[in-house]
Amino acid sequence: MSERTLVLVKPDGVARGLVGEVLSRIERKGFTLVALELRTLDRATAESHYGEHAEKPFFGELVDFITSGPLLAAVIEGREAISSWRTMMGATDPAKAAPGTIRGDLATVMSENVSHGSDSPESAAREIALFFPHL
Ligand code: RTP
Ligand code: MG
Repeated sequence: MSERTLVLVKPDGVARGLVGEVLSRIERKGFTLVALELRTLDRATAESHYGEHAEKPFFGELVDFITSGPLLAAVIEGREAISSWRTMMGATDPAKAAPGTIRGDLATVMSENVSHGSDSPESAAREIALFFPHL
């Protein structure tokens, strides 16, 4: 089933010049780019985006990091895009992410793992509406 999902190239990925690498993987896979924007999140938007983690001990650091500089936000579309993009990113911890995945190939630490992808249809709908309310 064709789906849309929210992709972020997080501030570490933008700062390291990995935007082209991530977009290239999306395009080579065959997903369609529906929306694309470089922006720096304010804290309220970041806290809303990661609201599911509000009670976690790492929440403050996560919001500090995701607001620390410009990120690339994108909506991509294609068959099973939500789970497929999560597979392409690899495990949350880059040390456990398989080679060939974004995190497996391009990152070493959990807190700076280059990319985000929505984790369910409900998350995708919520996150797309947060970043791109016109869609
Ligand atoms: P994301 O939401 O950023 O795509 O990452 P994810 O689904 O793979 O992982 P999630 O559980 O949603 O966690 C969001 C981000 O928080 C950081 N994290 N740190 N110290 C820890 O135990 C811990 N757990 C998660 C990671 O940077 C993760 O991407
Ligand atoms: Mg997540």
